Amino acid sequence: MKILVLLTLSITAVLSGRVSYDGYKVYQVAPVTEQDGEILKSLKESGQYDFWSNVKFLGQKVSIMVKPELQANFTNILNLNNLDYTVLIENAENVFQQEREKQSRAPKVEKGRINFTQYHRYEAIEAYLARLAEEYPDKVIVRPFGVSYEGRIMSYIRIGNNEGNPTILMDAGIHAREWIAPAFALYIIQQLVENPDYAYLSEKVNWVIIPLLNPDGYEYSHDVDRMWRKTRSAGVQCYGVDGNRNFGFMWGGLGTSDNECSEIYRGPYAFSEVEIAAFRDIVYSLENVDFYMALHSFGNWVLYPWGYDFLLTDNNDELHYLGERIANAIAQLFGTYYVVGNSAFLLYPAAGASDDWMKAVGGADLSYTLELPGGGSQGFDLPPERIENVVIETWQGIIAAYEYILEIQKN
Ligand code: 0X9
Ligand code: ZN
Repeated sequence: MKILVLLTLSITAVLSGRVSYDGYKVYQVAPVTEQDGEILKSLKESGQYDFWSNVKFLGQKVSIMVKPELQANFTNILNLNNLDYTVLIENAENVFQQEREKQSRAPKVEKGRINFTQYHRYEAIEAYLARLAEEYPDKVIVRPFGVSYEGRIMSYIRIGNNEGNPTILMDAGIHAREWIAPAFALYIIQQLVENPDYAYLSEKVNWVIIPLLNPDGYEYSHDVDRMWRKTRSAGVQCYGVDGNRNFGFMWGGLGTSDNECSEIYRGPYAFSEVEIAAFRDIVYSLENVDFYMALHSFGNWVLYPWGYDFLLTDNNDELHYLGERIANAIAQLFGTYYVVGNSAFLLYPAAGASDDWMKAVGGADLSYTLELPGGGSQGFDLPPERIENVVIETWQGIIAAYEYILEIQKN
């Protein structure tokens, strides 16, 4: 029976052209000694294993997805080196399959409407923005700002239009598989536009929000490969560029790759990706950006520049102070704990990312990357039933940022 189920699943995957993670296991390992840390780092560097989290601190659990043919080798290396492990997910495909079933069972939503009990597709996101533009013409402007590699129109929304007000800029979905990020961007938009209790937030601040910066990758992660991260531009051997390595500040530095098949491929040149070049042009069109936040997942981090190397910025204290205010505001609601810090020291150095470019070139002194919480399987697949709590609690962090922006205007 089990074989029949597996066979049916594999055939369905092949027929639908979907990438299957059948038999892939996710292991969890917590390095105890320096030597354990070194072994995990060398496994990561081999490029054969899919590390879902970073090897950073001793004692911190690391999740690693391993394909069937490498599992014996992988567990042998761990056993030989006395590294304890647990199997977090027996079969990654089953988890993704359950997620797909939940998504397909989700009640259909009227065109132009959204909710936070499911992940919405590109068309639904665009339709939502279009409805807001129609229903709230005095309050919002929705503009197409470019066309993706595969031809999808990309739109941003501007809420509040008082010249001279400070501007808050946010984007989500540069990394395709991080579905909670666009969901959160939509929640922010909904609260600002449709919740009268928060109408005051756009009286003294202008908000520019791009809910889906990599629509091709996002759709691909829904239809074909749940773990897709990059854009979908065609290379010679492989598809896609990591949008968050494609910005033109310190492009090509640490934590990037020139191998087009790598997950952190920086692209052939800075701003090679139409989506990233279009983002750059929005920023150039704005008078000023006072606060920038890139929405990602996962890990519960509030990160700030520099991220291209182990270096602090000249306003590190302020970045840290506001980061803590954001994290504390989020924790107030359900106790979700974020770690705040410099992104190279805390996570890893990665050059050519949006936060560094916004600080160095885009003029945003206050520039952040927010890594939202991970899923039930400790990954990018935060179950839809958890979306609501995550967006509600994280919204408190955005209000905290808004309050600080107003405070510094007065001084
Ligand atoms: O690696 C990234 O692009 C971000 N993490 S993620 O897991 N969402 O891919 C972190 C980027 C932090 N910022 C810089 N390194 N500049
Ligand atoms: Zn990301």
